[in-house]
Amino acid sequence: MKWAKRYVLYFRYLAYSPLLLLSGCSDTHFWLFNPKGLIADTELHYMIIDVTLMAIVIVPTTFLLIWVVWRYREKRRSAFAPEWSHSNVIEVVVWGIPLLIVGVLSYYSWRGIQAVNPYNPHALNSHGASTARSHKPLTVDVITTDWQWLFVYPNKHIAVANELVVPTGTKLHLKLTSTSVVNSFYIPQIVGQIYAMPGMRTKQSFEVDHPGRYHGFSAAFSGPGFSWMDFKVKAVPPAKFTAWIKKAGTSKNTLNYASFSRFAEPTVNIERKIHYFSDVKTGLFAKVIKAVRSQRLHYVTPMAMTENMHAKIFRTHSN
Ligand SMILES: [Cu+2]
Repeated sequence: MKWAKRYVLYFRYLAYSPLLLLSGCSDTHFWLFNPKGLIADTELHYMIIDVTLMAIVIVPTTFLLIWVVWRYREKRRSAFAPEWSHSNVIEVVVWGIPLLIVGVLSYYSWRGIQAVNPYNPHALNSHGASTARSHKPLTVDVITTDWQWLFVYPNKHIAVANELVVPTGTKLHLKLTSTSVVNSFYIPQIVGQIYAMPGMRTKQSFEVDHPGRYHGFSAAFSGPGFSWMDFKVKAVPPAKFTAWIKKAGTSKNTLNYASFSRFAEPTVNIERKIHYFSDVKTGLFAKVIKAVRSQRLHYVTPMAMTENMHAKIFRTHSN
């Protein structure tokens, strides 16, 4: 019984397959299944609805396919229907159910889009409990460069590069722009991606429920410094946040348009350095957009950065 032996071998592989599920079960992976904020919660909610609805088609179809192949196989006792050509029941099922599902999916897609749309002023209100006792909303201006993130807290006159500190239970309203190419602001456990574009402004809103450290990065490739262009997100209770603002305000580095222009020069942030700035000039964000639009803020990436990726500096720091 040679074939039997082969099947035993297949089953042995199958028995090992659940091990695959263990490869990476931790908080640091599966970010989308481990949301820590209102918007990410909503995203997961709609993702589960979508996958479930699609499974209504995919699962029975898969089993039916196997069944049909088995039933009409080339064997003496299998079914054989050479005269068969049409079935009203099958037509109703194969058109009716998908139509119904596309309809229901459209409905939930529409609701899902509204629920996370940063341009919907009620997006953060429609979630209930935790917002009711939340604090005054906080505004953050996000400016991306080649290849760093600058987070300006305009009402607090401070800024920090490559680290975003936010208070929990507080609505955050972000304005985003870029000095160079398009970047995509993304914190998987907190909020979906949104583009930061040169000379333009967009916005994003979110709220973090749980204190902790999260990972933020750009979801759009932007050149040689891309791999090091990520930022830590620190969510702290509001009292700690106030203390942090005070501490950041003691930084000796100040930020006006001139010092920003120096900061915005192409930099591969290999050491993942974080910079604090105090005394940030009011209106810096708007000024940066104007400067990019009129091409006053424009850098040419040094050749060494784009054509010398095998240089020692890159080799020693990657991995
Ligand atoms: Cu796309």
